[in-house]
Amino acid sequence: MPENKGLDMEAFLQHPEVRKVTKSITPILQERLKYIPPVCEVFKEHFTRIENNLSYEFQIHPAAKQLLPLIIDNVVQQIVPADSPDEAFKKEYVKERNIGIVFSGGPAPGGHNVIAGLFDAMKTASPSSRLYGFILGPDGILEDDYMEITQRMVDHHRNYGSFSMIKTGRTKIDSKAKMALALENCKKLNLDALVIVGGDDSNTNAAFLAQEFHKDGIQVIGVPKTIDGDIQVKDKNGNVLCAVSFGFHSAARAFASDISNLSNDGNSDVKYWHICKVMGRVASHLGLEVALQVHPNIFLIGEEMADYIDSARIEKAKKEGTVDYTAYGMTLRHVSRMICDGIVRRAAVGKNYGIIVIPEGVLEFINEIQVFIIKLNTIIAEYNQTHDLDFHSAFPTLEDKLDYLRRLVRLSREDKTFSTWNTRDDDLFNDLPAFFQEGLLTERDSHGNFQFSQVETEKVLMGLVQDYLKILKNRGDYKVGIKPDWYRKTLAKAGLNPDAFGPVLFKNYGSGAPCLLVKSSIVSNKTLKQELVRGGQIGNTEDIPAAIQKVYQTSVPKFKTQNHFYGYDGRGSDPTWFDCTYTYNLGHTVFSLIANKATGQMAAIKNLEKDFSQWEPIGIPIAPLMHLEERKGKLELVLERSIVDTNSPAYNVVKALQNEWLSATTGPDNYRNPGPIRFEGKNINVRPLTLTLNNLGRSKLTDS
Ligand code: FBP
Repeated sequence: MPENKGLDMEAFLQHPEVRKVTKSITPILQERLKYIPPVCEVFKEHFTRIENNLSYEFQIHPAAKQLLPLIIDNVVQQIVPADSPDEAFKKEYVKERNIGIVFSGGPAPGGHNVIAGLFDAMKTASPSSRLYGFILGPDGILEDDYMEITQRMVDHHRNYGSFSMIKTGRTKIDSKAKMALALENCKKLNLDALVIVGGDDSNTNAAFLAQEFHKDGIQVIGVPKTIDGDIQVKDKNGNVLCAVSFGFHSAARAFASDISNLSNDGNSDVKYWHICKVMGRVASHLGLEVALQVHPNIFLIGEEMADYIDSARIEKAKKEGTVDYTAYGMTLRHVSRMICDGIVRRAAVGKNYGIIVIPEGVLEFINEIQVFIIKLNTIIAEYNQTHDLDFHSAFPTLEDKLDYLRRLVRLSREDKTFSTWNTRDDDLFNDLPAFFQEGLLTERDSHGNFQFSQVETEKVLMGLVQDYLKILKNRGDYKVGIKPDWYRKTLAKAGLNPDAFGPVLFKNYGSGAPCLLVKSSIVSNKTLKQELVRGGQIGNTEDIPAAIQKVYQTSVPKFKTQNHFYGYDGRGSDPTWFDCTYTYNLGHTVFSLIANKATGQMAAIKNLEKDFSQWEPIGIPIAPLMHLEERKGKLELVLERSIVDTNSPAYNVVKALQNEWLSATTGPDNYRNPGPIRFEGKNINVRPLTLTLNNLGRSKLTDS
């Protein structure tokens, strides 16, 4: 009988208690919407000005000098109080302005607070100023699609995750025609300034737009956004100007919260290895932060693989009088062996379960894969430049694409000057599983970047791991360790003498080891029986006793995995207190830079790695940070992305604790549970652990 028989649903839905539990705005969200993050001391002033700080120097690329002449001489600007400003300054500061803002690239928690900070600062200076949000990213600028951001809209999005207010997109304003159209539309709106909230590519775009809009007096300011954490700015002497982009902390904490829940499940049910791929594109910053947050049993950091040198191979080659180039950098096989080593060590102490964290971009650091990515990038870009139909439309299926590659092989045979794709490349590529070939051939994004999130990195690696574990199992080198007490109890219950069977079954019986390991020679029922007969424990025609069978079966590892991808969920998470405060102050910084006529600068907060009281709002010149990089098959001037520094304290702490976190002992695991992102409560003023450790490491170095 249905429960709601006779229930007047319309009336029921109107009941205050029902309305309370069914409405979309939860009490937690209400708290978030009400909260106004603290601002840096300087923003409590009525007027701020900018002070050039010439102590920071940059290695300027000649191409940047040539292509961005109007903003290349920009310097670091500090936002300071404007003490006793004159009337002209005040008038300029509070003048009515039209400011446009756009989100560019993937969402990152905190974006709405950039808008809120800018809106609040702008309206405080002059209530009649207007803030326009371009819809769906840079497309909104090109298509003249915008909305005026109102107080109500801002109040409905304060401290709230996502970019839902004005949405985002990945279009790049990268041609003369698009630049002209963007300028025309900004002029139509009578904009004084355009604010681009984005990652490295979007800030690159901001620099070019600043150069282009200069003559028309439209200022362009960038804001460092990306969960990947790869916008980190130092000057040429290593002084940190921007420790991390916004959104990184929240995404890492969101991933960590989920992964630590998995470790709770994993070490209760003890049957799965959870393979956790985390976003972050090329750099492993998110992987490193997540590792520090959750203490996984095994983790990979892409950057260390590129630096790897196999000394044994080098020695061997030296003795043979040859050079082994494969000794430099890690191979896929080597990485899979490292993972197997951890799995086998844990199994030996009875732990046939665990957590593995794999950054999504790890393959970029594996030599053989990097070569494929670069070559295929070039092939696709060259094809797109010379044909009307783009590569992916021309070759829709994997077979079509492979066929095209084979045509290139033929070309390389006929024309010796063509070396982009040869027989060796094709043979190696054909050894890869089809899903991985497909992944490597996926469409590049609008900036020409390889889309790591579309590749099943974990499947590639874990496929090799499965294969090697099978070999180890057949060799008898992969066994689940048996607790001696359990062994004794099991045999005693069956009326068997543990001390008689022990030396026959185990290679370390009587050694006092915390776990007993079945002999390598025992890999099947047949070999088990052979050992028992040889050891005189049963006769040739006797069956294996059930208790012995049980002990043996317990020692046979079943490698069961669950794959997880942490990415889009973390990008959409609500911001941590750190990101709420960081972004709200970034919004204020943007306004200060605009009110002080800056352009071609990226708003930033210095000292993020320190206590909030030490945060300093600054403007960082974008042009001097740029260098040449290969994009879409040609060299382009772009903002340099930072990757994990393998000399950094945070990286070295993780490496030093790697063995502890593997927990290949019979003791408890060392998992860490950072808990969910809480908005209120104690310890809200926390920052990324990587920032904390790097800061502590740096100050320790300067102390000693
Ligand atoms: P941004 O660099 O634009 O912030 O985006 C980062 C990111 O989240 C990466 O971590 C991920 O590889 C990629 O975006 C996914 O892109 P898409 O949204 O196109 O799937």
